[in-house]
Amino acid sequence: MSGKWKTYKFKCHILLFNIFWKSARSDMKKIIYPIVMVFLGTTLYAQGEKEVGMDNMWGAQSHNEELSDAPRGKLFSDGNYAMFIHWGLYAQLANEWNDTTYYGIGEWIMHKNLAGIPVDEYKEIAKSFNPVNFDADAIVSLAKNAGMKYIIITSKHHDGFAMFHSKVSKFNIVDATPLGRDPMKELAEACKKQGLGFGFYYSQNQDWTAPGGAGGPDKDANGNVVSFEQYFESKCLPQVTEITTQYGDIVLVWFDTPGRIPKKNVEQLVAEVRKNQPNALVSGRVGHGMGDYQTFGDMEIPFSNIDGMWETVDVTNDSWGYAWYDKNWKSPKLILENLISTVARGGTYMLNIGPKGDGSIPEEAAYTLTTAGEWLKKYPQVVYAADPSPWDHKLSWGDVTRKGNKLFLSVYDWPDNGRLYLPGLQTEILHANLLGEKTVEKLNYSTENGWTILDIPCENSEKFISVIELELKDSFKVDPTLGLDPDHTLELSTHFAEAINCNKEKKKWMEKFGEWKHIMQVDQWQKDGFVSWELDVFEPAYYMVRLKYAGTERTVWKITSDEGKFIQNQQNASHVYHSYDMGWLKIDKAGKHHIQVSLIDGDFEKTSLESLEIYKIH
Ligand code: H79
Repeated sequence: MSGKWKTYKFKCHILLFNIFWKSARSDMKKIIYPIVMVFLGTTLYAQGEKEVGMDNMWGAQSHNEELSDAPRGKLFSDGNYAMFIHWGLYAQLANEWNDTTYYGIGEWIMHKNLAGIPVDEYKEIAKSFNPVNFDADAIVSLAKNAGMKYIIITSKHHDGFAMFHSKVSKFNIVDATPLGRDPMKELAEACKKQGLGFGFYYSQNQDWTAPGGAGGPDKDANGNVVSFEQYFESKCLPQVTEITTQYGDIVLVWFDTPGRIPKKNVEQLVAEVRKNQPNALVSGRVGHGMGDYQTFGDMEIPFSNIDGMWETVDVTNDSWGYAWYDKNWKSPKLILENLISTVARGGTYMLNIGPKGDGSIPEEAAYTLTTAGEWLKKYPQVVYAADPSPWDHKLSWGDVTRKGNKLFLSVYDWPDNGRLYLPGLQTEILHANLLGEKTVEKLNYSTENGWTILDIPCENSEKFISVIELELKDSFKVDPTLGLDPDHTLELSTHFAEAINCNKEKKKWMEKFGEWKHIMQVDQWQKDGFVSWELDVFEPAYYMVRLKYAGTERTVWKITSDEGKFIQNQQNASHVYHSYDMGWLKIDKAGKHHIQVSLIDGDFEKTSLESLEIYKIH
């Protein structure tokens, strides 16, 4: 996006906001102000104004291919599903401060873009923080029933409050609250007892209450200026020593938002973890590319398989830390889909819960995790120690994981006409079985035009996701071309397209809960520019083509098949990505085709094409 465009959009938002603000009633303002501020903040990020800043926050990502063989690399290969816990003083506020509710991530409530709570007032909250309902055994049992293999909990978030007994800062749960216990000790012991791994999140750069921490006060209580180095030496490093020496063996230290932390400090942190916990992983967000693995943008599952060790972190609802209003829970089915697709791309999935201020777990979080866990108990082979999909990407109806010569087809979207179409499998099948809890149903299958057609029951055997196991005669051979079957919509991201005389790039923006959204998109169209996808069509037919794009004015698109048929049509455009039906495209022959999209008229610079969706007209 050009600088001029960014400035223009931002000015528009400010202008609209001012007009609205002058006409709003004062009681309304109290409620609406925080929402609008987060929205403006989000818009700024979306427009890229502060992208560099936030990128600096995450720091260079790490990628270490050899690690999978080291003992600490086993964590990801064997147990690729974990529980993340965000719990701190902020849970007590639950995103409400002075009778005002703030809509955003709960652990950020103190920040000036949300409630802007002064340091002294925030510290006072500790006096009434008494999480008597914290039950370490119950949390570990929940993680276990959910099918998770280890737990990572916030030992200190950006607010600087230590949820463990720290000798270097009195601002900790044992010394500053009425609770007077160290819940991290209890959790570490419960994990050990129940056979789960245990590890800590630690925010190493930001500390909003400690003098010298990033985002914190510049001066101490005596008015002396405190440097980051002083903060690092007096609080950060000693606390990392504490969490890596006082809680037995830990599996991972999950550092976050390195920002501008100097390289030598990161070296010290990594050395400290290595010294005290040689088998613990260090997260990719430690900074300066010095972590053991890569963490994708929060809640991001990549389009194609990725080698090496990496993880996706996700949230059971929207906010990491507990927020009283946040009821946007992910269903058990969605959790399973995210988990399976992350494993199918080669990654590890860590899913967050936010306990309440009294230490208890929100009921709905327990429900959705346990229910997903019941499914996992029936089909553990689909996920644990499973290898990624030979297809390299999601399929139209679900995803595939693998162990040896066995493929597990997880069908998210079960067709009701008795046939499931699998494109591109070139190895002979020995057995095809529909798996059930205690039963296995043998399936008939046939091949046609390089596709495997499985005869399946019309009704889904399983409430959430049915699993078909294919045992192959030999190691798999697969043509990964994107397959268009007669029963499902195929969504073709521009990630999979070749872009000629136009600009293909990743766009990212930050949503109100602080999560990055990433898409691939194409803009800056030249007159002869086009994008082109290769796809394998099972059946000649009429197909509806939809385009998803954002733009500034009406657009005229041309969609052409390599058989010479085309659609040319005008549609509107809006500044948010939206799907528009473009028309029917006739495909005369089954098999491989190229479909091209070009912009005929409209804003050639800024019209941004995200994807093409195509489905058969019945
Ligand atoms: O611990 C979780 C988040 O608190 C942390 N990483 C995950 C694992 C994180 N640190 N920084 N961010 C996420 C980016 C957050 C940015 C935002 Fe905001 C906070 C967007 C909305 C609230 C500040 C305030 C920027 C816009 C409004």
